[in-house]
Order: sequence, then structure tokens, then C-alpha cells
Amino acid sequence: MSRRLAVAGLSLAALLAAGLPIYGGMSPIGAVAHTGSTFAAGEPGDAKQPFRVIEITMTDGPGTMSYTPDKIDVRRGEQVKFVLKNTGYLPHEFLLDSFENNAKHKAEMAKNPEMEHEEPNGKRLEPKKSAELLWRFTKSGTFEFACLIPGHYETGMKGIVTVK
Ligand SMILES: [Cu+2]
Repeated sequence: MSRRLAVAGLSLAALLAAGLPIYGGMSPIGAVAHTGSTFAAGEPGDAKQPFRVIEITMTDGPGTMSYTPDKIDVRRGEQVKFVLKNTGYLPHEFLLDSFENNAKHKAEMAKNPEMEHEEPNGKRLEPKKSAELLWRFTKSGTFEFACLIPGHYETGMKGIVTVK
């Protein structure tokens, strides 16, 4: 969060210095505010409650980027601890959200590729790193996990969580 604020601050300064208009959708305020509205898929988990562990590997190779597995079924109310492993050569993200929010986020990332996600519903991993994300699926429906680094989603970095 602090890094993102710093980045947002810099871009504001740059825009002001350049005397360019500041568009509503790209203002620092907008960029920060959207972080609070990204919990479509449930809520951050509670480590004191039981959870199931699901390991997800993120990989990249010639013309391919993917999550394994890329389809997960959970019960409504269930907690899942995602153990994320980036075995590829590039940084990757895991953002758990609605399809709609991920699509919006993706458009923002295209304009601001340095944007880094450190939110309760997302992680960014450098190559050969791992991370954990504990999540409670409080809503039934179909959700998406995605890597929104420009070009990655299109190359296959997306997966589906079905909550019943
Ligand atoms: Cu990626």
C-alpha cells in the first residue's frame, strides 16, 4: 500500500509538472480507492478457524503462462489457504475477485503497469517465490483468479473458483 501511494504520488507530481489534465479514472484518489472494493469473492480468512490448503503453481514458458490447477470447487463458507508458488521466470500475480473487477483492474494495469497488488485478495510473487493467502468464500457463485500483469492474462494466467 505504501509503495502504491508513493507511486501514485509520483505520477500526480509528474502530471502536475507536465501541466497535463488529470483524468478522473486515473487520479491517485481513484487508484487508491479501488482497493477497498475488491472483495467480491468473499473476505479475508481467519487463521484460528479451520481451513483447507490448496497449492497453486504459477508457471511460464515459451508462449505459455498458467496456473495449476486452474479450476477449484469450494463450499460456501469454506476457508481456503492458497499456497502460491511461482516456479516461472517472471513475476506473477494471483488476484481473487469477480470477473468484472478483474477486468476493470486489468484495464488499470494496462495504463499503469508498475501498479503492485498487495491486498488481502491478491499477491504478487517474484520468480521462485511462494506466498500464502487465506480466504473465506462467503458468497456462492463463480469467481476468478488472474494475473493482471500486461499480457499474462491473455497468455493463459486465469483460473476459476466455483463456490456452491
Ligand atoms: Cu503473470
